[in-house]
Formats: sequence, C-alpha cells, structure tokens
Amino acid sequence: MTRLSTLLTALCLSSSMAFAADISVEQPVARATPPGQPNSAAFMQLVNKGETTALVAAKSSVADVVELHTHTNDEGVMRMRKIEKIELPAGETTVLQPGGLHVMLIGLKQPLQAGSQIDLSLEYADGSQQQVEVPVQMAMPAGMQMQQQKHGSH
Ligand SMILES: [Cu+2]
Repeated sequence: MTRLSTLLTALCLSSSMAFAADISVEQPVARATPPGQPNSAAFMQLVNKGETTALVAAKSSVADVVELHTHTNDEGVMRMRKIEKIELPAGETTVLQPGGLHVMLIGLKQPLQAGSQIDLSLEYADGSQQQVEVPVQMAMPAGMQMQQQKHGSH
C-alpha cells in the first residue's frame, strides 16, 4: 500500500508539472467575416495565475495559418506585424484587443459566422497547450475606428 500511494503521488506530481502554464482565457472573441474575406482575428484576455511564460503559437481548424500579431504605430499609420511570442508576466492580465495584440487567422476555410464558435489551441513557452472555444461576433474593424475616434476627440 505504501509503495502504491508513493507511486500515485509521483504520478500526480508529474502530471501537474506537464501543465505548468496556468493561464485563464477570458472573454475570447473572434471577428465575424463577410464571404470572401480570407482573414480574421481573435481577441481575449490572458490572465496568468502562474509563473511568467509566453504565448508562442496558436492553431485552429478554421484557418490554414494562425499567427501572433501586434500593431505598431508607424508615423500615424497602424500596421500589423507578426511577432514570435506574446509575453505573459506572472500575475498579470495581457489583453489582446483590436488595434493591439491579436491572434491572426489567415486563410479561412469558410467565413466566420456570428453566433458560431471556433476552436483555438494555444501553445505556451513551456510546451503546454490549451484548447479554447472562441465565440464569433460582429466586431468593429481593428484599429481603424478606434483611431478615428481618438483623432476626433483631439
Ligand atoms: Cu494581424
């Protein structure tokens, strides 16, 4: 009995270590697309309750390629660019939102319809993966409307 419980304890410890990243994904949303639009984006809040890690990759069955992107302000023009990872500092909430960090869905196999859900698999720096169901919603175009609103208020 003692040996068995020691073995079970060891198994439990090793399985919990395999899921070292402790990230809670809140308010995930993917942007609905009109027919013919090949790309979309997903947004969410990543709450890191564990140690510092990073989001290093993502995939989804609805898109050929999924990339991690950010926006940079290039002399007033917002441009997207691919980044290798999204840092997730311990104890902090990292926000992916229109006009900022986002998960880019490239080469959609079909239009994303509002009210449906897509699957998203997130991979962290320690190799652990997390499956997320992401609701599809109509959303404002990334950056552009927000930009105009900001400029209008000046
Ligand atoms: Cu993008």
